[in-house]
Amino acid sequence: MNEAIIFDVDGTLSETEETHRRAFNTAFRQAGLNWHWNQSLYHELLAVTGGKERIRYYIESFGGKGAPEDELDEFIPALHARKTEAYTMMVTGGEVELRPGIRDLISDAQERGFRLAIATTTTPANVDALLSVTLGGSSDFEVICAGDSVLNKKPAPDIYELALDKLGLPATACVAIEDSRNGLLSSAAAGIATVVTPGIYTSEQDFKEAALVIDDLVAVDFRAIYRLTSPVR
Ligand code: XBP
Ligand code: MG
Repeated sequence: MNEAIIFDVDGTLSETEETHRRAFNTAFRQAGLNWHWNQSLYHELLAVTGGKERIRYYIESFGGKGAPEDELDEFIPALHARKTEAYTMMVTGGEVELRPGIRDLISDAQERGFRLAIATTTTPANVDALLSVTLGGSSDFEVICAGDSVLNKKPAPDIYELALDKLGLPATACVAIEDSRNGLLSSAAAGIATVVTPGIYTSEQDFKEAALVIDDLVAVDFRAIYRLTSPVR
């Protein structure tokens, strides 16, 4: 079998955004900043993918009192590194788990010979922590494309194009699993048929470009997903 399923991470493999949000707030406190991202503000900030980009968007949109205006290029990555440290500790501490149905989909797809990959905006250390806590490591995934491995993050297609390149497959041989409009736009722009499983922060978004929208992965016949890939001729 030379077809693949490419998984997004945050909101898809696992409902992680509440843990991300708390990790951002922990980093802000540790840095002595009086910033606090509550759920409604975070919902708005999630329009921007990538934690460093999200922090910059927050500073530009809401003032970011306490950030050194002329040293943001150093300040933001350092603050984001603190956030990643806090997030990976929370994940390693068992705060997140796979979304219902994901483990069964991974096993069933592997039994049918599908190759598995990851295309995510999140930081590689976050992926490692999640996969080691939930799946005992990353060996289920032949290709993992994450974070700053591409310049243009989702909704740009770059991360999915990188995954296709590393898999050595055409888009038609793959199906993407996503949770957000940003992710769907990214995979669709790479020409990949996409299944959306909406999450807590994305359920109201528009998924008209999706090949399939599945609210509950547990109740679905996975063959509806597999039928979206075509064998490489
Ligand atoms: C979701 C994102 C990430 C996370 C935060 O990634 O946009 O930025 O919100 O992680 P995806 P970082 O849905 O593509 O998995 O702070 O490490 O970016
Ligand atoms: Mg996502």
